[in-house]
Amino acid sequence: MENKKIIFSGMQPSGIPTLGNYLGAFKNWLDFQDKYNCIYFIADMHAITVRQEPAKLRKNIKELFALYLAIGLDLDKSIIYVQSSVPAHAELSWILNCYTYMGELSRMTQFKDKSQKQGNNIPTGLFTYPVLQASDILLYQTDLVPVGEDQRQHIELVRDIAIRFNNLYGDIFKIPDMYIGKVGAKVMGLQNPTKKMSKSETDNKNNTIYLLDDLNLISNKIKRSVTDSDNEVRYSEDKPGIKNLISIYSAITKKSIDEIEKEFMYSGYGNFKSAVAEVCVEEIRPIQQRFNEIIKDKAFLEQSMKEGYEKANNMANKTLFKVKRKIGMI
Ligand code: ATP
Ligand code: LTN
Repeated sequence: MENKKIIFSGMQPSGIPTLGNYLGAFKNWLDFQDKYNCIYFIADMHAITVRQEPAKLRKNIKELFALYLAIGLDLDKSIIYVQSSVPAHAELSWILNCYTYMGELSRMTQFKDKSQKQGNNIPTGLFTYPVLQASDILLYQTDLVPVGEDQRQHIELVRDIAIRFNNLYGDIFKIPDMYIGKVGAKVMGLQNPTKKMSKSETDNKNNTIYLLDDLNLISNKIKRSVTDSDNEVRYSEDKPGIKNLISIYSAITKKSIDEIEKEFMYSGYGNFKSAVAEVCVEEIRPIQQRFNEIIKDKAFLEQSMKEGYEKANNMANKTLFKVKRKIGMI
């Protein structure tokens, strides 16, 4: 690999990716691809922290891999692989569990949210999820992690764990920075715009735009989204529905909030929603076309996953061996 900064990120195959995943993560991943050494993985070991149906998980992993390529990630520029194929993730995760504190993990808001939905039997993996995330990032001597706003707390913890480890054993891990985009970093639900859009929540399908939804359905979901009643296109905390649509429009068109407010000052919600629907549909249309081609080619997908595994496995083992030696393992 050339001597450029290392970018590392990933997504869970816990459902079909959403417009939130696209604007908060995918779009930024693409921007890094030409200038840096990028590694993008499929976090299937993270996905099993909540119960997954095996056949569906397998399908989701393949589809997510194909989607990575369909949005424009390029196998000649980036390393793309599936987490569970590289054993070093699980190994380093065990080690780092011994350097992470219960108190730190108890403060994670994602754990609090997700554990509430689990009843009395909360899987331990849901609690130690951020330790696995630390292992992912630290194995590759990552410089920068592009994620959505919801991951801020996790990445801060990853940095704390790495600094703690380095203080004990010398400069083993690179301390990663995070990259969170200015717009699109937290896309909210269309029916409940006070809560983030999330691919694993399927109770109300109108709340979420899935990248593989029929294009007419995408348009209708946006047109039916919940807004307030004053009909004024203005970016304001007390107008969460419109604020969300303005952010989506801004993230896709790259127009500023000011420009958008001016453009739609007199148009009312109906016209504005139609404009948002149109840019979303036109953004997603070519992705779906490419996805439909790629997903058909099973042999190509399998071969690509194998190549990704080989490259990632080599890199990850270098860090893992260094860690094991430093802590006294033989
Ligand atoms: P799950 O519902 O299983 O928790 P998720 O939709 O929250 O999944 P992840 O796989 O956990 O998605 O996240 C993948 C990437 O997408 C992360 O970088 C995350 O920050 C980003 N992301 C997730 N949801 C949103 C959102 N609503 N807006 C912007 N970015 C998001
Ligand atoms: N927890 C992440 C997915 C994830 C990740 C990572 C992202 C697992 N390991 C390492 C960046 C880097 C999420 O987005 N929910």
